[in-house]
Amino acid sequence: MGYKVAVVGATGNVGRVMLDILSERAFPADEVVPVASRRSQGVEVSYGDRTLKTRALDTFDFSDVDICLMSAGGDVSKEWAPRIAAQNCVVIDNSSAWRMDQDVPLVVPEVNAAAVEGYAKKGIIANPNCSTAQLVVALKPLHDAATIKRVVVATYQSVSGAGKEGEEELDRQTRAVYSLQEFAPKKFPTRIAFNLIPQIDVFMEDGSTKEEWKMVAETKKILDPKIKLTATCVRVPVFVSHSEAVNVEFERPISADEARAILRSAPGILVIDKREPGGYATPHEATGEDATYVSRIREDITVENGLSFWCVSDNLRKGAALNAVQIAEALINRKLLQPKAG
Ligand code: 11C
Repeated sequence: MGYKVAVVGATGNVGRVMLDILSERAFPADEVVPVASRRSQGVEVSYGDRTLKTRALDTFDFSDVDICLMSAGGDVSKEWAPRIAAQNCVVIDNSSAWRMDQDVPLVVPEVNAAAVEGYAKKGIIANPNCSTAQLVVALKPLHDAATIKRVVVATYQSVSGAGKEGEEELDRQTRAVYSLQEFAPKKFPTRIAFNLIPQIDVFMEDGSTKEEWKMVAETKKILDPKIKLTATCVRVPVFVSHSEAVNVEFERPISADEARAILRSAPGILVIDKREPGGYATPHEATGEDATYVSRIREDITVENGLSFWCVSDNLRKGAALNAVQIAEALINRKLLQPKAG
């Protein structure tokens, strides 16, 4: 017997990719059910070569569902994740609602797969923010090799991180600029077409943004609380895939060649690092792919044991949907979850 899986938020950017990835990876599901708000009830979504009709969340019965992949925003998750988990259905949640809860594991399987074992406390496992997920995949093998002291990261985040409305705004605003028309910002705080915006999410009291704070707090929870990290998160006019310029200070020396060799054999990573024009990954190559790409690996001689690199990944896949499906696979591989129908 296989599992029964519900995808909540199935009509959204991430929900649709969750359905794609479940099908691509031949996830052991006997049944997959797309679920969304009442407004989206009946909307058709693709699951492999099949078309499924979306069901309404508020009337859906989760009692025979084994796994709920949820990407419906923090408010929906706060209300619904505990109710769904109470029906003995494990919730893997993509929102920020549960990430810092001590009783909820925050998991990137390449980094801390064993943490899924703590899921039973609340029945919820959290997926990290997209910009954190790709960063910790790249940092983990380097941390194991030379122990990271401090990370300075600048992100270049695509508009799909802000959902379908973010993609629409870049599309329509770009067309408007070409036809000399106005398209006032709605989703973003200022113009995104032919521009970039050094603000993602709201401002915190210390002058950082919440996106920056998430990168700090989530990296500590997933990888190591001793790591110091400072981030500047920037929205760029790219549709899909987030890029990051990363500078790391280690406790022990590590050369660029050593780092390249370590990253080449690390799970989830593809190194593309030729010191020539085009010898690096860009969002264009990363989009639609599962890997976290690492390029431009070089020593930073301005600090002791310093290294810089460039990291790119599809934010809808490794940054969200793929990571959620990998968490479900980790639960199954560790024999922590049996199908109810079995
Ligand atoms: C963005 N990283 O690019 C955000 C989207 O905490 O899950 C994801 C927000 C989150 O806008």
